[in-house]
Amino acid sequence: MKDGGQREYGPLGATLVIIPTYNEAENVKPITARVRTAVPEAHILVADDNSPDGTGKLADELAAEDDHIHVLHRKGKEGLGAAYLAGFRWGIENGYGVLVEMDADGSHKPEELPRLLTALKGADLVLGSRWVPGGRVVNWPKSREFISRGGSLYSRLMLDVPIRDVTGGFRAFRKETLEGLGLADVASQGYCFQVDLARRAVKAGFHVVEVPITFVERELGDSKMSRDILVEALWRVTAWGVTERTGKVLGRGKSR
Ligand SMILES: Nc1nc2c(ncn2[C@@H]2O[C@H](COP(=O)(O)OP(=O)(O)O)[C@@H](O)[C@H]2O)c(=O)[nH]1
Ligand SMILES: [Mg+2]
Repeated sequence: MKDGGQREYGPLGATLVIIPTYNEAENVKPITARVRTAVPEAHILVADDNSPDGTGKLADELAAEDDHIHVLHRKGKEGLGAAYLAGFRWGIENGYGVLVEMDADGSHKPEELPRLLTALKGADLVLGSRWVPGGRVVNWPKSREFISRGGSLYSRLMLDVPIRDVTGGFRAFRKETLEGLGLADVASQGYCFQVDLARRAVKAGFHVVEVPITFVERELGDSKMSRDILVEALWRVTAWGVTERTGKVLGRGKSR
């Protein structure tokens, strides 16, 4: 991480909160309402992967009543990463200066968004973090906490990124940061997508700040976390770490 203290940051542009959805019919209305109350000036983009439970249609109804709500309909379930990439593209094309990632299930509290946006005034990327002092998780079994903390620790050590919560999905990016990450070749999904973006931001020299959040496990609907998503994260992080280390060793060898 660069020392951001010395830098001047430009003013924050208009904010777009991107909410990816797959079968979130019970959650889409309450979550958009909470965002509208917490950050009235922000716009919302629901990025729906043609959810069989009709989430996309519900989002259309909300959008018809509120000009701050937009819907991006995607053909089918292509994963969280693909939905965010499409959402970022839509947001940048439509002139937003701040792009926020947020889950639909209430795990990321919209009421904490103003704190993330305030921190972004002096940063390139702000991560909502469960694993810094003041951060916490509500309603998680110990086993899930162990996996999440372990995943962050493994990624931190393997990739040499000084971030405590590297898999989290409550984040605020400046548009310029996203444009500097080389998103065209991002293929990762799920948690790995979040690790990938954080890793790219650190390597590109952006100032990344972690802000403590309270993460609340969902009450309605089902988690889409699967074994495949965990396995993907494990192999990709391992592969990146090994490639980087090998590159460093070879690079050093050549220069001497
Ligand atoms: N558009 C889209 N959204 C997804 C997909 N998979 C998960 N999501 C959404 O991503 C967010 C996080 O997923 P969730 O199932 O809560 O994962 P967990 O919090 O790790 O258990 C939720 O808003 C989901 O609806 C997908 O394939 N496409
Ligand atoms: Mg969730």
